[in-house]
Amino acid sequence: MSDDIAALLDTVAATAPEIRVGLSGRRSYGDTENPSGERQLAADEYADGMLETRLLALDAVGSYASEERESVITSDAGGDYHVACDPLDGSSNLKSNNTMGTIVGVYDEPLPAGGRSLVASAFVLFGPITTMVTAHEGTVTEYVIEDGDRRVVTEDLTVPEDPVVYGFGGRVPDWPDDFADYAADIERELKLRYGGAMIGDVNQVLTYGGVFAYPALDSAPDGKLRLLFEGNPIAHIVETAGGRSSDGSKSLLDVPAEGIHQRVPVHLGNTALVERLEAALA
Ligand code: AHM
Ligand code: MG
Repeated sequence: MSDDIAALLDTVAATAPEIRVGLSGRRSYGDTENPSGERQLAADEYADGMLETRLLALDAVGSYASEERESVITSDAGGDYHVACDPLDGSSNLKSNNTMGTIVGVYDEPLPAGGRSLVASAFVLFGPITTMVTAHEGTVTEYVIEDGDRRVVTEDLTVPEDPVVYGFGGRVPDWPDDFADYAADIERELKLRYGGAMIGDVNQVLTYGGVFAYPALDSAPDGKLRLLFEGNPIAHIVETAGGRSSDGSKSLLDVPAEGIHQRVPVHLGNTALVERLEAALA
């Protein structure tokens, strides 16, 4: 791992627990909306500001973009890497005190960039303990974060072969018929685990095997999740762990990036389950 990428991931590992500590007083909604038209919590803006400051302070970071701000912020000093963050994925779970966390994608091209430009991806999960999962140089690693340091707990993490869990977002009447048919099959085979924070649900897939989706909806043909901040980094992690991702017909990593806040249908998990999904939607 290059020193620059190690420093960047260390910064995420050090910043996320500070964000976590600041959450309790920031559970209320303000008057603002993010560029996707979602109401922002005080915590969303706080986490975004903290990551912007810490990441842009690194020489290697040339620009910072996030789900919570309209445009890309560039560093005066330049830098080879362009970081896209979902500062608090699943932040609506703050109200009910459920899982959430931070997603980071490190691209080597200016944003918007496609998933093949990712050189590292990571998420930090605020569960009963704070863990971090990274994908870099063909390997997925799970860490526990304690006292601002990351300690490896699983080297070379791979998606378990026999799938156990599934979690699908959106309301059932809003699912297109072909996805609903696929879901009906999956429901007969696997156990439902849906928590409302993509990284929490994807971490269950990484732990037990299975499939996560926030599909295209009749009311929202591009789904809910955003390609640069959510779809790409998580696809990079799942594919590096031996699984698959899909927008319905191809890997999320092959979806052309056209805008910073572009949405994309997301399907991820064991290869066979994602291939079945693609066949169902074809
Ligand atoms: P957020 O990044 O603003 O929190 O929104 C994304 C989240 C995902 O983590 C999760 O999969 C989805 O929204 C849950 O949406 P819903 O409440 O419709 O189930
Ligand atoms: Mg999110």
